[in-house]
Amino acid sequence: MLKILDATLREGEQTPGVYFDGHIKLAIADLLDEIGISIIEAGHPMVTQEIHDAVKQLSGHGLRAKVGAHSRSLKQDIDLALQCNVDFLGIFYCVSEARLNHVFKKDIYTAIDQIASVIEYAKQNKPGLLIRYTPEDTVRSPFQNVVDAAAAAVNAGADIISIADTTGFMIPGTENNFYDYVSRLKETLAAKGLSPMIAVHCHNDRGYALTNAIDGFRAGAEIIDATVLGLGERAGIVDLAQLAVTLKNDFTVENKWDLSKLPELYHLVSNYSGIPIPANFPIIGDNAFTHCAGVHSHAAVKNPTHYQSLDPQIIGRKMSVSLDHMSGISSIEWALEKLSIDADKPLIEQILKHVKSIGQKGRRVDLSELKHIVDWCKKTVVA
Ligand code: HCA
Ligand code: CU
Repeated sequence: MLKILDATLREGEQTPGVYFDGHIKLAIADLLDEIGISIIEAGHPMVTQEIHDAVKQLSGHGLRAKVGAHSRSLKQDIDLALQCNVDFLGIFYCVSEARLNHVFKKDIYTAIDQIASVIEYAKQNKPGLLIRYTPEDTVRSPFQNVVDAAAAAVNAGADIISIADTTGFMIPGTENNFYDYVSRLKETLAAKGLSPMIAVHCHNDRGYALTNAIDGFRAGAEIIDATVLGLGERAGIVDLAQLAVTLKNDFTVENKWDLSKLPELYHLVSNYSGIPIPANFPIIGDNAFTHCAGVHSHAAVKNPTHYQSLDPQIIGRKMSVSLDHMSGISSIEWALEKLSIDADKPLIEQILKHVKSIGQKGRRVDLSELKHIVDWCKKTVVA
């Protein structure tokens, strides 16, 4: 069954300036758990003592989700993760010649030995630990290095191989597409008699993270990484809400997700990360189900599907209509019905004129202001 791994507390904290205090991390984890997320990557315990303590606290919190630590391919990082008593351990190490030669001053054989021995060490210390190995920058690394490192990792005890598009390099429809990559790696490992679970970790540098992740899923990936608001290094990774809604609504993936908790989760993360939710952000943004132009609103109030391909109810939201310079009679009628106010045609026209003039100043009228406009117009119409 497909699993979502939420990395808001690890990759998300790699957004410049973003840090969640321990109690906020716990609140985020609780909501992720209520939604039904399978794996929560809680942090990299080596980074600070506070992160270490938070990972430990989350692991002991009795969540349904597996709680995981991120770790370099070093024994000292594994020890810290083990101290936190995590259920899941994500170990990463690059296998690109350029990085190995210039940054680590190692050849690929030494690197693979190190990866395998660290994984064996972790598995020996905690046999039930779910271990993921990620060849960092997988898709730009020599394919043979990826295969050799992945095979060694699986033979050493890794359960999951993650394919990371660390720089958002892959583009659908080109030679460098994620579907082909995931298929090829799966087949190559299968030919060696190895069938680890495949995870995908897609960065959004060119805006294709979600499309690539879905391509990975179609090619047989069983775990997809995401973060709230797509937070992460540079342009971040796959957005959790977009991923979960697409999988549930369009791929009818078997799940027990309660997506109605997503808006609460997004507001919590936005408040404490200081990253605002853009009004036009898909699914969660204020405008995601709001109709503006008179023509649109006229049709949408009759039946929202005229201008919506997704039912907002999937995340517990409702369609709405914006009251501004674009409004038409139907927009006003919709709003008056919300307020249980009866009005005849001349009054509605008067209200519309008023609303349009306010809209032209670049401001929207909300329902409480509309009440005042109705009162004002009633007097003017009578007079
Ligand atoms: C990082 C890079 C990483 C690792 C992913 C993973 C990536 O910040 O350490 O460990 O699965 O994008 O490659 O996020
Ligand atoms: Cu990443």
